[in-house]
Amino acid sequence: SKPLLLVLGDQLTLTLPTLREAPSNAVVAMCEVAEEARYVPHHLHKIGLFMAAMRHFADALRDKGYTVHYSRINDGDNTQSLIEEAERLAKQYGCDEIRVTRPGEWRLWNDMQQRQHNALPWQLWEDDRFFTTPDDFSRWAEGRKQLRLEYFYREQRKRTGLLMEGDTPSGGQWNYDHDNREPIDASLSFPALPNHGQDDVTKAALKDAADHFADHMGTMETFNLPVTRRQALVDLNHFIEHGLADFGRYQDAISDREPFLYHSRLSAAMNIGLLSPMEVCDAAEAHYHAGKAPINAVEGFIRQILGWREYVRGLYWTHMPGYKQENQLGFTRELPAFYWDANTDMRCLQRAIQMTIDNSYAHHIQRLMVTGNFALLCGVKPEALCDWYLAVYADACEWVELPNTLGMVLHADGGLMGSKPYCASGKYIDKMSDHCQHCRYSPKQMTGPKACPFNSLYWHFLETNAERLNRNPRMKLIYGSLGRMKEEKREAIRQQAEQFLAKLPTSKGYGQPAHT
Ligand code: FAD
Ligand code: DLZ
Ligand code: SF4
Repeated sequence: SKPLLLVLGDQLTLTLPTLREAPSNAVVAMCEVAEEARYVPHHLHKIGLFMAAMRHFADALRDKGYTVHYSRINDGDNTQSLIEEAERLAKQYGCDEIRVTRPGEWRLWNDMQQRQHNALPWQLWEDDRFFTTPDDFSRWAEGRKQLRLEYFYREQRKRTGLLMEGDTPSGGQWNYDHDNREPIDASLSFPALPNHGQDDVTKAALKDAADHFADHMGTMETFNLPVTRRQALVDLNHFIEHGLADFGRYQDAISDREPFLYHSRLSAAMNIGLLSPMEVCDAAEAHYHAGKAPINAVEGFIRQILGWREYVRGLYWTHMPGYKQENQLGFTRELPAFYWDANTDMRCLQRAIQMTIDNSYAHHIQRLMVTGNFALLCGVKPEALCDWYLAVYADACEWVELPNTLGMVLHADGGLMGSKPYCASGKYIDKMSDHCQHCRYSPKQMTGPKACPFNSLYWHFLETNAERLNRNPRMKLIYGSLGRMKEEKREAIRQQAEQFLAKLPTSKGYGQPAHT
């Protein structure tokens, strides 16, 4: 047999199962295709990242002696679709099967499964670049009434031995979250990210991406993502040395001027395979053992990767394709138009979206508590919001984006991702950030022309979704407050929110005219 090994854009790992066990006659195929860049209008940095990293990886494979066919975006015979390109190349090279490691999106996995009846079979191999497989997750989930990250995470700690002293967690606790909620402090200085040089391969890839997808969000002038394993290792070492020790304390803080704070910005490199989650966790643990970072920081960081990252992937694969259709709060609104151009006078949103346009990045609390929270309070429909998150972030692959957006942000999965919605008023944003002092609205006012829109939207959200949420034990306190509010005040808040929502310009998608 002679296999064609299709290596996808987020599979840039030399030890990928299909590569590890490649017979000597195998042909590796890597394909830049317009279909993958356009099925949602990805940010230019994201397309540039995939194209540059794929080209460098193809070179690395050739250096290792693999036979590689690389389809470039502007090749005349490129079919511009992953499935069709693989089948075309298999025929061209006389291959009798196509092997691929499990793709990062159900959409492609399903398309590949559907081709099984063809004369040219597709073989799907399990991806072992994670701590757990989807099967491990379903075995863990089986028979549990409720799925909760905390229990899944503890099991992974025990199984891997990460931050464990025998049977007990390092430092004596599993979770140090209560130490990790410090707001922004104006006197803090944050580590500057390493500046990655751009060689000819990178420059040409970024240019091709910019030329082909000129109408997409972003400009290449601010591109600074790692596109090779070497650059990714530079970022990893830099974070461990300069960011990790303060990662915990300021994990939830939001800054008006700084996009990265003490976050690692390693998600994109991990998601496309330039770094393994194991080596990232090992490096963080070693820094703790060397006495260079406190337990609350290292535990908090490792929980994001060993806990959340694995948990969302397990949820995704065990609940797709139904998961994507979920909309348990029945939301119908289109995305507000300013999500595409940051044209809003709400400072926190303006900054989070502008930083997204600049860097194809926003940190977790901006995604969850600013753009996410606002969409939740307005009732944006899951499909519209998910497409946006998938398009604008360089680290967005559906297996991780979808549970975070549909589940964690929109509570559309009825509580699989989180036991309550992460809804908050302007008070929360004011406490954790320094945005409000630069804003034309006041987080202290509920009604009137200067009132922060988050405030009335918050109560309006609770009121309109009471039927589904007021029996949730974790929402009892807040529904108690709503119940005690005078009807007159409730009516004023209701009107304030409804007037705001009626005027909110919505968009059908990037490049589509906004309409009110
Ligand atoms: P750090 O804060 O330094 O965290 C370290 C690592 O932990 C990250 O690199 C990431 O691999 C992992 N991690 C942290 N939080 C999560 C989480 N909630 N789920 C899974 N992994 C996590 N992350 C993505 O990688 N791709 C996405 O498409 C994505 N979409 C998101 C959409 C929404 C609405 C929300 C609320 C979160 C999303 N996240 C996504 C999770 C998280 O926001 C990003 O992983 C993080 O901001 C990446 O920046 P960082 O590398 O600096 O992370
Ligand atoms: C996101 C993306 C982009 C922009 N371009 C490509 C591409 O040209 N070729 C490719 O193989 N993958 C690309 N991807 C990633 C895919 O959309 C998809 O997420 C992964 O292939 C799933 O494993
Ligand atoms: Fe955001 Fe409201 Fe603060 Fe303005 S006042 S920055 S809209 S939270």
